[in-house]
This record gives sequence, structure tokens and C-alpha cells, in this order.
Amino acid sequence: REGSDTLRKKGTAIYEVPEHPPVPVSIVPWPQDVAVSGRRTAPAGLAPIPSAIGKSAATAFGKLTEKLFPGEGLVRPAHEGGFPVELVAGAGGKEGYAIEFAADRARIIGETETGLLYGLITLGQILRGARIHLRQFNFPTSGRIEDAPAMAWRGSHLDVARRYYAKDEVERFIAILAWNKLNVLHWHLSDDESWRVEIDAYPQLTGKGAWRGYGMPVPPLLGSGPERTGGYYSKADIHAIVGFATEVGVDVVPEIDMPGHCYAMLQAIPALRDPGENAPYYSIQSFPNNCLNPGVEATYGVVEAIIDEMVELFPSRYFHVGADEVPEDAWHSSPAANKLRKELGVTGAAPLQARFLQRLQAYLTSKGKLTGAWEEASHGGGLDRANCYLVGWKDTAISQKLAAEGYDVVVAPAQAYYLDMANSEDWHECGAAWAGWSSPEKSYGFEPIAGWSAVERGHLLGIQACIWSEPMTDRAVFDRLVFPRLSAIAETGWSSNRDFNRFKALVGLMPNLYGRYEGF
Ligand code: TNX
Repeated sequence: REGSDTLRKKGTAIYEVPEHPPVPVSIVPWPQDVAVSGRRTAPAGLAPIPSAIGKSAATAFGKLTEKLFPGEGLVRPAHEGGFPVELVAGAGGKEGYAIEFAADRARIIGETETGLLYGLITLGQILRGARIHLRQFNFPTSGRIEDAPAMAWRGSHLDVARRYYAKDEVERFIAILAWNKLNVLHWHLSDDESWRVEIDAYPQLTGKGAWRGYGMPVPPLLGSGPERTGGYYSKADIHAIVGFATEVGVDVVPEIDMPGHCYAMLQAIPALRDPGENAPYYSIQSFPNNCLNPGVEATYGVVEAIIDEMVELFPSRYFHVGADEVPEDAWHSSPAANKLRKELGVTGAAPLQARFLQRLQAYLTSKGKLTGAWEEASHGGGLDRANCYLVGWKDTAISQKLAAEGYDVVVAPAQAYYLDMANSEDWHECGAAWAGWSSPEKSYGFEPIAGWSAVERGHLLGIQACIWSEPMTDRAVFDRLVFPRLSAIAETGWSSNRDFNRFKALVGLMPNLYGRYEGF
């Protein structure tokens, strides 16, 4: 058998395995302060021991590791040789923790269950590193780790409309988020291609809108068998998914994309179209007349009934209403829209869209929710800034300007944080390229808030990756596009001291670029 050295000389090695990584323990995202020493055989497993605090953290850690690394035995009771890990109350804030190492035990100190869970995740990563790369990584016997996140909102968006992800896949993804200390799933549940959430008041939304072949004008991207033509999440599925996410510290923010990207919804409920509209307009993705019409009064009742059901399903403070990519000539031939234009004394699409969004926001506010939207929600009059946040996806200069105007913002620039973009400029790489390509190094090195003033930073909630699913034809493509860039973004959101060489050494040793998620 050829050894890795031979393969490397022949130039076939995919990544370099550093003999001496720049850090002795494997942790991603890298903690605030690591001062550990000593070295012991990697323990057989971790045995979390809750005190007055830590019970939920221990349970969540068990579920997480079982989902991500089944059969690895990361958790093992102390009487079966598990390494005792005391979970105790102390300082740490909302998500921070400290770990103290001794030869025969460790202690995690935290103020919240999430902080303690994050301490366990760090310890689990250290254990896996020491097990799998025993020459390169240590399981320490003394010293201390102190940790807390740099940013409050560390998320990923996931588009399940262009591609259906089964419940287990969504939960696996949530587990990966938690393992990377990401704390928000922005869940894109509807689009032109489909509607994915069960709504009792309008069963046709999923009955018709969740499946390919309802009359969409572009051919399905997949279509390789009946099981892949669609699907949706029942209310029970959503309860289970949100319940799991909550346990592992992930806030699930649902998105129903409106008024644009609504072709599936309009196919399912054609009564929402203005019958007098007699000319087409096209979305950037070529869907004709795909926007809910702000001049059709019935729209508001339907949307409110949908929101009523969804706020029961999603406990998050936030509800995202989309607002991206409404064509400039939307509703140009609609008598109902033109009537509203006349009443408001406006022209074009943006003021009508703003009017629509303002009504949605007022409704969501009455339900106790903060309205989320893509950055275009600021067009044509904008939203009530006190009760919303915007996701900036174009140039970060726009996010900065929105922050200066008083909007809370989440920064997710397409050129660096859109994980559907290809990893490299090679023509045969999978992934899209309309926003350019982004290597892991480029995503890692991207400075989302360079040059922002203190006031602007005051309106920064944080950052997120966005995963659009047009190119996600299968798991291998998904993994290749999403990893390790998701972890690169996680480290930008978490760590106050970034270092690409350290990141690269850790990722290179615990690869997750190809095949199934390997973790760190
Ligand atoms: C733009 S970014 C979109 C999505 C597409 C994505 C593909 C944004 C808010 N809208 O509808 O899926 O590009 O990269």
C-alpha cells in the first residue's frame, strides 16, 4: 500500500496533513482564549455530570453527537470509563463558558444551558481530534479555555424550496450548525418552485404547491424519480425540528418569501391573482407574474391566516417575510394595482411592495413578532425600524448604509457567504457563479464590517451563510459546497482572533469537504 508521503510526492494528495499543526487541540470555531497543557490518552468518552445546572446541556449533547457521529461513543457513563465532566454554574453570559482541565476530570463553567452545551461541544471536538489524529492533537491534562462569541447572530439560511430536504436532513443540518456554534437557522420555506409548510386553512398550498409539475414554466432541476419531485413539512415534523433546534441552541426563523417569489403560492391559490391583469412581467429567474398583488385585498386575509398558523409553530421572536427581487415592472398591467397606485400617488413597484410589507409588519407586530426581510424591504418607504431586521445580501456597503439609517442588519454578502457559489473558478466546479466564486480562504478572510462606525456596529446583529439550493443535486454536491465554508463563516461570527493557517490545518486534519460530514 502506498503511504501518504508517496501519494503526496506523486502530487495526488488532496490536502496536506501537517505534522505539527499550529495548535495542540482541535476546535472550530477557535475559542477566545486557550491556555492548556499536558497530554493524556484520549478518554473512552465524555461523562457529563450536571449539578443544579447542566441537565439539558448534557441531554442535548447526547442527541447531537448521536446524530452527527453515531456509533462513535462520544458520550459514555463514568462507571463505564467515561471521562467525568462536571457541569457547574458560574459566569459566562448567554453563550460563553470556561473549561478547567485536570488529569482525571474536566469542569465546564457556564451561566446558561447553551453555554454549558458549547463547552461540551468544544470538549467533544478536542476528544475527536485526539482520537483520530493522535500524533497531532492532545487531550490536555491541565489549564483552561475561556470562550464567548464575538457576534450574537451567527446563522445559516437554508433554501428548502428549490430542493426538498427530508426532516432528517434538516435536523442533521441543525446539528451541524450547533456543532459549529451557529445559533440561527433562517429557514426559507417557500419560493416560486414550491411551498413547504403545511397550512390547515389552505391545504392546496402543499397539496399542489409542494410538488413539481404544477405548471412551472422552467423544467425541474431534478426530476429523477417520484421521491425527488417534492415534499413538505407537516406540523408534527416542524414541531420535532424546532424542538430539536431549541434544545441545541438554534433559533429557527421561518421565512415565507413575499410578495415576490410567490409563483407556487399563486398556482395553489389562483384567486389571489387580479383577473384584470393581462400582460406578463418576469422575475430574474424567469417566472411570469410571480408576485402577490398588493392591490388585491384578499391577499392580506390569506397571508394573515398563514401567519396565524405559523406563529404557533415557530417560537422565534422573528418572522422573515422575504421581500427580495420584486421586478421593477411588477403588476404594471393590473387594474387593482393601478388603483392602489393612484390612491397612494405613486408609480412603479417599490412603493406598492413597501405598502404590502408595512401591512404585514403591522400584523406581525400585533402578534409580538419582529419582522425580518431581505434588504430590498428598505425600498419605496421601508419598514418601521424599531420592529424589524434586514438581511443584507448584496454589497456590504448597502448593509452599512442600512445600519446607518437605523436598521438592525444581518450581513450575508453573496460574494463571500453564498454557499451555492462555486468554490473555485475551475469551469468544472459545481455551484453557481453569478456572484463570483469564493474559495474557503476567501470566505474565511472576508471582513463583513470593515470600516463600520461604532453607531453602525451598534445595529449589527451578526452574520449568516446563505444556502440556495438550485445547484444542490445531491448530498455530495451539498457537502462540497457547504463545507468547510460554513465553518469559515462560523469562525468569523464567533472568534475574536482569526487565523487562516490555523483554520486550514484544523480543517485539513478533520476534512469535511468530500462525502459525509466529518466534523472537527
Ligand atoms: C438570489 S439572494 C436570490 C435567490 C436565489 C439566489 C441564487 C436572494 C435574496 N434571492 O432567489 O436562489 O440568488 O444564488
